[in-house]
Amino acid sequence: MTALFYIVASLKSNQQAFSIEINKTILSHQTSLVDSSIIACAVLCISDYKCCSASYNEDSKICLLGNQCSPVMRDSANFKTLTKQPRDVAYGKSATQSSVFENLPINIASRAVDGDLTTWMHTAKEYMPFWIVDLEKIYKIKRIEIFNRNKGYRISGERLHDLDITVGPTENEMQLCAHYVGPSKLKDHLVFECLHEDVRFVKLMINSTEVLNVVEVKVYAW
Ligand SMILES: [Ca+2]
Repeated sequence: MTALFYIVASLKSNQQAFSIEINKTILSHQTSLVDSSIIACAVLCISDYKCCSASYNEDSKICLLGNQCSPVMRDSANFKTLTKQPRDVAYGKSATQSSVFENLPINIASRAVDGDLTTWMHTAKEYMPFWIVDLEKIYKIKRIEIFNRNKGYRISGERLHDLDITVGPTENEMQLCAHYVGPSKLKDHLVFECLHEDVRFVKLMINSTEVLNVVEVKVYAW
């Protein structure tokens, strides 16, 4: 039976949705232990960033934790398998940028992670302008979505080009995740598949003298 519904478990404020498959268990796991309930098993998986799937047996109370986000499964009565669903982990996190256009509060870095598509971050025109978000802990990320500037002159949508998106566990260990040649257009919604483990920082930087000005950045992670 395929996933028909979701559960949401939380560890402190860390809400995490899982898909559930009934009478299935994962083929490989890294951890096996006995736990009181399927929710407790889910919370264990949330607390381990490498865990992406968990199988729980209602009879034996065995909880299996696995690292695969698209796990191979086999039929097994009384087991339920939970698989983490990616979610935006950039929302509300701490962000900085190379400069703030006219030093106005309406242009600051946090406006790109406020969940509001009517607000933007906006640097001055400068060489290699950048924006960086600190996800505050290590995640296994899946994709990055950028919502470009969505109002104004046509040319202001075309500022987004020659963009490097880099990711890493520290600001000194960044790797290229995607390069966007562009130019973009007003209202563009750009999606970059970017499978990387050990990511705490995500950086956008334009490789020329330009303005960096986008309304929102979402980082989907497990
Ligand atoms: Ca915004």
